[in-house]
Amino acid sequence: MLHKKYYEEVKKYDELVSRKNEKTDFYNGVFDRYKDPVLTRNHIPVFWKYDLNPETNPLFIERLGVNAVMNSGAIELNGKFYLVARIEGNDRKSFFGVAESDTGIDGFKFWDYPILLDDTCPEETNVYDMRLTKHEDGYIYGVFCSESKDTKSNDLSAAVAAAGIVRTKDLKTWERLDNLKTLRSPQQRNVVLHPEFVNGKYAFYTRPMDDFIDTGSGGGIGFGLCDDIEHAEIDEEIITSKRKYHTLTEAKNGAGAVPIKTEKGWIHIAHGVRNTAAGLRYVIYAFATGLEDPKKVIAEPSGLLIGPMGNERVGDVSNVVFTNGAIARENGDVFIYYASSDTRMHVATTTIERLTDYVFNTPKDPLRSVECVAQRCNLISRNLEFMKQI
Ligand code: M1P
Repeated sequence: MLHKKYYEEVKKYDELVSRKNEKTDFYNGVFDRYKDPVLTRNHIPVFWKYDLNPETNPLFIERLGVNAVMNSGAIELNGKFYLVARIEGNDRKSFFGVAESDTGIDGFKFWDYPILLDDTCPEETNVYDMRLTKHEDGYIYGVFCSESKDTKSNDLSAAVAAAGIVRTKDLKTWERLDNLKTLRSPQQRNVVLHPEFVNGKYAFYTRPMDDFIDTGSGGGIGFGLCDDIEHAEIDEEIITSKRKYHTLTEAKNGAGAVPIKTEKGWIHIAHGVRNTAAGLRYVIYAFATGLEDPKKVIAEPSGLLIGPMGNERVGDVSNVVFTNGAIARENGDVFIYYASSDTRMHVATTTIERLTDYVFNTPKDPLRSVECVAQRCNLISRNLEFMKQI
C-alpha cells in the first residue's frame, strides 16, 4: 500500500503533463509565445524524488528534490520532440534527462531514468547546458559544460569550465569522448558543434574565456576546426559574432542553438549579456553566417530576439533568458526552446520564412543613439508617406 500523498502528487503530475499549451496574444510577427512553460521542476516524476516504500519512508518525505529544469538541448527524431534538459537537484548539482513530446509545445514527459554519463573525469563536479548536434557523420553529439574546481586558486568558488563531448545514436546509449581542448583559451562554455564538416574537419563555435564568469579578453563567439572528434583539439579560434560596446553583448555572448541551415545562410540563435545595476541581463539574439564560410557573419539584426518578459523575469537567476536548443522541421516550422531565469523551460514558435526575414531584413544596430533615431525617423516618414497614398 502506497502513502495517500503519493496518489495526490501523481495526480498533480498527470494533470501537468497532459495540460494543453496555448499561444498568448503576444505579437511581433517573428515568433509566438506560449502561456505555459514546457518543462518545470514539477515535471520531474514523483519516483525520482520520493522513496515510495512506506517501510523506509513512512512520512512520505521527499528525499532527492529537484530545484529547477532549464537550459535544454533539443532534437527531433522520428517525428517526436526531445529535450535533453539541465535538471538541477536541490544539492545544486546539475545532470541531464531526456523529455519527450508529440507536439513540441506541451506533453513533455521525462524518460524513466536521467542520463548517467561515463565517469571519465574524476575532477568534474558539475555538468550542464547540452547542445545536441545531428552531425553529417551519422552521430548525434552532445556538447556540454564540464565544471571542475580550480585547484590552483585559494578562492573556494573558483572553477574551471571546459566543453565535455558525448555521442549517441538514440539518446539512450551515450559514449563519452575527451573534453575539447582549446589551446589558446583557458576556459570554455557555450560550445556548439556545427552539423556539417567544414573543409573536411569538425567545426565548433566556442566562447573563449579567461575566467569562469568573465570572458575577459574573449572577444565574442569563436570558431575553430578540429581533425579528431574523439580527442578534439582546437588551435586557433576566430571570432564570429563580436561583443560590442553598448549593445546586448557588451559583457559577454555565447552560441546557443545549433545553427539552422537556410537558403541564405546559417541562422544562429545565441545569447547576449549586459551589466545593469540589477545584475547581469541575458537576452537571446540572432545573426547569420555564410553557407560557404560559416564563421563569417553576413547578417546582424539589431537588438534582441527574445527578452525576459512577465513571470520569465523572476527565478533563481532573475532577468535571464537563455537558449541552447531549437528544432527546425522539414515543413519549415521552428521551435526555439529557451529557459527563463535559470528556473524553467519555454518554447517560442516561428518558421524558417519568418526567421530568415527577421535576420536578413531587420536593420543593423548603428551603435549610436543619434543614428538609431535617424533610422527610426526614416521608418516613420516612409510609413506616413505610404499611409497618405492608400
Ligand atoms: O545564469 C545565466 C547563465 O549563465 C551562464 O552563461 P554564460 O556562460 O554566458 O555566463 C551559464 O552558466 C548558463 O547555464 C546560465 O543559464
